[in-house]
Amino acid sequence: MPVDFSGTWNLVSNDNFEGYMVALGIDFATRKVAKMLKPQKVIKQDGDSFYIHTTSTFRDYLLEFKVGEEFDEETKGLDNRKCKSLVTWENDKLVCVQTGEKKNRGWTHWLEGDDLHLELRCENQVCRQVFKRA
Ligand code: ECB
Repeated sequence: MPVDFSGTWNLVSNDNFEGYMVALGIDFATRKVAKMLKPQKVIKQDGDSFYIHTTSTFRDYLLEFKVGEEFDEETKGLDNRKCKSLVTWENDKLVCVQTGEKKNRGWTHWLEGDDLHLELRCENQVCRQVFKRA
């Protein structure tokens, strides 16, 4: 059975989100609000087609892509940058490389037991998020 990330997921831990936001140049006031949030992810996966909607009381972010097909991403409501993004499988991990102004930018999703993990990378900062099924 191939891995299936589909479901509704609630954030339960968020390690070094502050460092990640600083690396993205997010201002102090926005960081102060953002780090209090407990975002939810709704993921719809159909094979290699993904819909990932991250929602919160402050801002939402929707990403749709197909694994293996590069696309233009604009991180609207986040750091508002444009990048070229490519998501690939590395075994059962979903790995995104976001090529643009910021070096070493990307993220990785994987399942571990009943938990959804997300590592967010920018420059020398790594944020580790864990989600549980709603
Ligand atoms: C959308 C909920 C978070 C809103 C935070 C608002 C302001 C902070 C500005 C920038 C911080 C950078 C990223 C926020 C962290 C998570 C949002 C989605 C990260 C992401 O790209 O997830 C991927 C993988 O699930 C799908 O887009």
